[in-house]
Amino acid sequence: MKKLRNFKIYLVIFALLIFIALIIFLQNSPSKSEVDLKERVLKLTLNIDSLDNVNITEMRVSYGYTEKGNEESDYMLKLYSKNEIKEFYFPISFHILADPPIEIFNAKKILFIPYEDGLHLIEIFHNDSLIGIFQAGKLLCNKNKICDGFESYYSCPIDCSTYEKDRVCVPADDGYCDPDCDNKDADCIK
Ligand SMILES: [Ca+2]
Ligand SMILES: [Ca+2]
Repeated sequence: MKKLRNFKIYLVIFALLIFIALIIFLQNSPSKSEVDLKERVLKLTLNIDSLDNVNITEMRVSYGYTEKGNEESDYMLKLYSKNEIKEFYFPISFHILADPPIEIFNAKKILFIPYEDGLHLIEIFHNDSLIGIFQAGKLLCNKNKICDGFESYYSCPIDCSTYEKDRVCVPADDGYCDPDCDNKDADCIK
């Protein structure tokens, strides 16, 4: 009888220890919101002049933080992905902050937009007028078995390996050092 009582006490202590360990584990793991903030991000560099000539000078898909569009802005991107069409509004200023402000005719804009699977077309609008069309699908993945152009592992895993020199760090535990990572990839430290 005494043995059974001792066993019950041990069981209670054991359960208590598990409970405490669980609480410590939950407190140390990153909160859900922290993890959710990071996603695949399309970094888009635009060159626009005041006559509405527009060019994409660089685009690259990586993993990180995205920005929110500003619905009250004059410029808009229409992003055609596999399953949906999304609009992203953004402002452009043709003035440099000075006293008095200096007018410029050409502006560079870098945007960090959420990347959706199968993004194949980007249209750029200024006040509802279409000013540029870009075949983003071929720019982000041309499937020629070489990691080239604006491709990265995140937009084109068929051409780019996890350890490709594609200006994007993929800290994968795959035994290869990604040269874009420095010490963020554990394989580069070994
Ligand atoms: Ca390629
Ligand atoms: Ca890389």
